[in-house]
Amino acid sequence: MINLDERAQDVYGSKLSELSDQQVCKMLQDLVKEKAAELPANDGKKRLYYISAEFLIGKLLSNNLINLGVYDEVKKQLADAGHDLNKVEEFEVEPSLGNGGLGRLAACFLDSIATLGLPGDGVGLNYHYGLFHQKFVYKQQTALPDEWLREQDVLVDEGQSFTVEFGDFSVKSHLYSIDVLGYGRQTKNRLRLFDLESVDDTLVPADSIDFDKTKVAKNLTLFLYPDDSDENGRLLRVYQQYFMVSNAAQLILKEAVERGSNLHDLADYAVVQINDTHPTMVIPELIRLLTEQHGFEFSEAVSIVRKMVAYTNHTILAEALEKWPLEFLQKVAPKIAQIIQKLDALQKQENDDPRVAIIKDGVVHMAHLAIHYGFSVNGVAALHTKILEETELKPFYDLYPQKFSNKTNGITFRRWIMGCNPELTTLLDNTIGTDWHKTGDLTPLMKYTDDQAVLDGLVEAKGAAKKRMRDFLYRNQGVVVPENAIIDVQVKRIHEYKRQQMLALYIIWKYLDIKNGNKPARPITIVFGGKAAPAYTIAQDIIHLIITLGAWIANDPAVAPYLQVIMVENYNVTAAEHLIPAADISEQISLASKEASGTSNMKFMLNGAVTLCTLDGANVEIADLVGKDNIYTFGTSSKEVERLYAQSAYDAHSYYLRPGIKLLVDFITNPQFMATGCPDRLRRLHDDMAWKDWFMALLDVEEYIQVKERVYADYEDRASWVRKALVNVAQAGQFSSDRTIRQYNEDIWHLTATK
Ligand code: 26Q
Repeated sequence: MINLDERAQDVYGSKLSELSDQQVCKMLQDLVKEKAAELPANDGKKRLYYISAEFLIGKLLSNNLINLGVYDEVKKQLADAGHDLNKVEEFEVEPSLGNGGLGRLAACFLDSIATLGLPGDGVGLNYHYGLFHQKFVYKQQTALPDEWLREQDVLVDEGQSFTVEFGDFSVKSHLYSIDVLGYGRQTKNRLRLFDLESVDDTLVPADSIDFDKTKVAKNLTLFLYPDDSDENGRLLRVYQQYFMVSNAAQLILKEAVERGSNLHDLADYAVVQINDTHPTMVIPELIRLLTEQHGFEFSEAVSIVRKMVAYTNHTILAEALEKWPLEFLQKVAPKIAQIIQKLDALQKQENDDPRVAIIKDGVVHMAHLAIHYGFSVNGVAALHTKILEETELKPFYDLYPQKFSNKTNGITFRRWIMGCNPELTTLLDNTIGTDWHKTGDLTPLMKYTDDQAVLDGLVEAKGAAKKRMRDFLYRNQGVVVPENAIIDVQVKRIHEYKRQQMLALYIIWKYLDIKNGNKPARPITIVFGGKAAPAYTIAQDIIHLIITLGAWIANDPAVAPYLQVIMVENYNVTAAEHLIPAADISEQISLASKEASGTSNMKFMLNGAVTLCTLDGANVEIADLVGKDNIYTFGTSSKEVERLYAQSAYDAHSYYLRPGIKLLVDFITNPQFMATGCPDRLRRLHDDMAWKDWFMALLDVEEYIQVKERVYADYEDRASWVRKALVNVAQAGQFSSDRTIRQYNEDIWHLTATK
């Protein structure tokens, strides 16, 4: 049992009630660290190494308290002493080790792997400044270093170090880790984070993320995805990747030997899951270590590694599939380049189809390497896997159908409901019991679709979550959200294919409609959040349009009481935990066929938002589960979109010329509106939409507007809306990452769980 009063006396020599929230935070973090340190690691002959460039883990204190089973007790003791755990948590900094869906997925997976008692660690890099901290200046995104490391209290020094040899110099690494506790488990796993011994933080100025990209021996672990718009930036990414996987491979061999492997049987001791292609060089690196340091024949090393590495694909966008000039690899890691050339030659002997070549015209296709020399390839939602098999990776599927499988993504319920939505958690516990914490099964809730008390409870829980969101937004950016507003949310990285610009066009439409005297039944608050890659100009322009629109509307007294647009600054896991529980509407409006899965769609659903979506990624599976009365779908089908691309048959300008659409797009360059923003950005975005619109926002925008109007109208039928929300919660169990991880383990990893 925990006695926080006693601990406060021991640590600070004062009463719990007299401590500051900051002191309480530190005390609880130390308490969790101590408890975690006592737990043994999940053990077993075979271990999983989940290698990922990103782990978007979020704050850890509450999550760890939940997983240790002491959350309620701690919360109560704090409350009795006049502390609010939510306020205490504000003193915890959020680790900045990820960027988007792929990184958050890795974090959810670590939670589930530990919860299922499977021996498996995450392996990545300890970025000192993360991706970047987003700040809005003159209605535009500026990128500042995210100084999370300075205040952190979660890293444990493992005291291990490896040497990594690059082409013309070598560096030493240093291994840190973060304990990963499973829910209700007496064991743990770890997130292993490699840092650079010679790292030099002084390369980074206080107010920008520009730094000398050539000082590789000092800068390797400063930032995640350093700007790759010039050659030095691109080279640096390759250096980072090789640093990550060389350390990972050395760790894997060392630990396998410690557990009794003679390395000939390495595949019985270790399995490696690579999160997208960023860690693909682990394949040649393992081969290098086995041949160079352990005297293995090349052919034996290849056949061992071929049984060990499994690849997850997260994207269908051709431009996001990693390709590196062979020259880059020759400079960064010449031995690895040589091995890749050998692997390429071997592969070409087997099959000379140029579509599946690893090296083509002097360029290395990382996905091709991963598919030929890995044993498993998976997509992240049913539709995505189907598109990979039938279109994007078809020549590979024809060669190796047995390697392919689908693993629809999932989210951890510990963070995405138990942690972020206590009111809904309590309602569920009181209604269907607590088995769902472990099983994820929420379908027993389906019995309550006509139970007034439960439906009322759901409305109350949503109200409480909205209050938390309002407080958060007021505290962070001083905006006041009306109490009875409908909350409509799109949060994700800014990307043209995700079509934040289409929602912006809807906002313009709604603004003009209200100006014409059509007042909505209640205030509508539309919330965006997301970062744009610094070198991605159009994405920056989209952010600028959203902020400029928000300010324009807020300054128009005829419209402001009915319509509000908020761009949340520095969207991260903490922000998500405040926004998602409060949402009424979940915007999932990517161009069909482009979003591999999406995972915020699952989080919204679990928290009782109704989805407004295209039939893309996992939205398709959500639609199947909840049925057509409990979701709103629209838009051109993925088949038709694929046809339009294949035949170059989409003509943006002809859509632009439709009067209803032209009015909306031209609003962006209306002189009065432009005068409130940056004319260059707005003009560029306007012209891009009118002439190019590569992701076809104008194709779907008319139907989107119609459906959105129907959604808002339906919201006013409160009884039927709440029922829809309840069905969404009840069907969300399918998207527990525990389910996903069970499938990975049964089909790919074959690990034995600790009892
Ligand atoms: C590309 C080229 C060179 C270097 C890096 C990259 C790069 C970096 C980041 C490519 C992709 C990413 C991130 C991808 C990502 O987050 N994808 C999302 O993954 C989620 C989890 O599977 C899915 O739900 C989303 O649909 C998908 O967009």
